[in-house]
Amino acid sequence: MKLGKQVARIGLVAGMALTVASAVAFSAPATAATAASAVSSPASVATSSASAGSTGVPSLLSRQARSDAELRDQIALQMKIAPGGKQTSLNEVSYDNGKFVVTYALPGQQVALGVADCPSGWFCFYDNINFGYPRGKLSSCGTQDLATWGWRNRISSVDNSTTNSVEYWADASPFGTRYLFTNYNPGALSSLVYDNEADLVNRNC
Ligand SMILES: [Ca+2]
Repeated sequence: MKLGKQVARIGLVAGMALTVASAVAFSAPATAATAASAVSSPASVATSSASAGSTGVPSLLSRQARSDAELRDQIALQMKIAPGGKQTSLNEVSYDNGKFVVTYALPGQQVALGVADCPSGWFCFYDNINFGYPRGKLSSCGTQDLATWGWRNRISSVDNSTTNSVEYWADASPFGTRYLFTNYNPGALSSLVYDNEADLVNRNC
C-alpha cells in the first residue's frame, strides 16, 4: 500500500533527524552542525525519545508565560531549539514562509481549556491536553518531521480542520517508524493515549 512506501521513506529521514533532535535537548545549540558534537553520551540519546519525563523539551515552553518577559524568553527559546523561525507577532513564530506557525499563550490571558481552535484548512497540535497552548499548526500534505520545529515528544491534544485525515507517528529509529493514531477530519482529540510521543505527522492528501 501507499503507506508501506511512506514508512520506509520516513524511517530513513527520521533516523537522521532523531540524532539532531536529541542533541538539541541537551544544550539547545544554535545549529544542527554544532548539535552533533554537543552530545557526549550515546546512552542519553537512546532514552531521550521515550516518555514525557525524558523528552528534553524545556518546561518553560510548555506552559503559559507569567509575564511579557517570560513570553519573550519562550519565543527566544523556540527560535533557539528550532532555528529558522521568524517572530510574526508578540506570541507567534513562523517557519518556512508560514508553512508552520507556533502560537504561545499570552500572559494574563485566560486560558480557555477544552476549546479546539484550529483554523479552517489547517491541522493543529497542542503541547497540553484539552487544546492547551502552545499550539503548532501545519497544512502541507505528506510526512513532516516535528523535529524541524522543536515539536517532537510534545503533542498532548490535536485538532484537524483540513479535508484530510492526519496520522501521527513515532520515530522508532533505528527500526523505522511506529504508527500512533489518526486525527480524522474534521475532528479533535482532547487527550491522547500516546501523550508526548508523536515525532512525525502525515496529512493524507
Ligand atoms: Ca505535552
